[in-house]
Amino acid sequence: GDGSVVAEKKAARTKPPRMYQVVMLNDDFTPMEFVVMVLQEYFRLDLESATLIMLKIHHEGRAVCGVFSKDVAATKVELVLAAARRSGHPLQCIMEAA
Ligand code: NFA
Repeated sequence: GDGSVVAEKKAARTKPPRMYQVVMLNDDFTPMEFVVMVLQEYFRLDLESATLIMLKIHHEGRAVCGVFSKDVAATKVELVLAAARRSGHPLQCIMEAA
């Protein structure tokens, strides 16, 4: 049936994927409004959440923007770095095993 032995054995040996934090770093040059826009655009955050995370980065040097599977985290980092470079800002973004 649906709870078959085969399905249960597959579930038992399927370990959850390692997760990765995408961390954004402070700098002295990237405009606050650009950081908020990037957080809204690429991390699907609303204006209030994006603003709080931007301020945390500004005051503490870094903050976690989200936690994702390896490939999704790597894509977020690439998209953020590409957007920053296009706009001429030095904004940096890294991924770290969670
Ligand atoms: N520190 C930047 C400024 O004062 C703002 C900033 C926030 C940059 C978060 C990067 C990340 N313009």
